[in-house]
Amino acid sequence: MKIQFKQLALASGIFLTVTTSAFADPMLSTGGYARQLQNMEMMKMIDADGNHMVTEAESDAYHNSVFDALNKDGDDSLEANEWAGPSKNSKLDLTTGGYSRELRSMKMMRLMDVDGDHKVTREEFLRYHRVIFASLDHSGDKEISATEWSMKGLLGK
Ligand SMILES: [Ca+2]
Ligand SMILES: [Ca+2]
Ligand SMILES: [Ca+2]
Repeated sequence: MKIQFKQLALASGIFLTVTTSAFADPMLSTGGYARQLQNMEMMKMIDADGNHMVTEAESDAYHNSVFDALNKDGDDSLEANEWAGPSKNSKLDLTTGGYSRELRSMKMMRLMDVDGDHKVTREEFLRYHRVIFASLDHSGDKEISATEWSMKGLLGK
């Protein structure tokens, strides 16, 4: 299932393909991650202009900030020690506590580490979240409404 995501990620840019395949992929994310992400509190944090719609630009900007917050040594990738932090429960200010906890699991790190080098580059991190975005964008208009945001079953169980 990880291989499916890798193929999707390598073929990124073809969002139609990504969306279609993502629906069929039960392991796009962990269930805990999906639950925490699809929380309205998280949507509000990502919806920078507060218009109750999340655009891809808002999603990219948000995930760039999360990457920066995790990337303590300022290079271009997240290593396992940066991913998990000093304590797995150490909360990121940008996210809810529940989201931070689920994101910083090694399982989620492995899902995003497409080339398997035990580091998640900024590109891998953003590419992963674009696949998530495409999966949540049920209507395909490049914006995610609150209804789409909380729709169950799009990111796996
Ligand atoms: Ca918005
Ligand atoms: Ca780093
Ligand atoms: Ca990698």
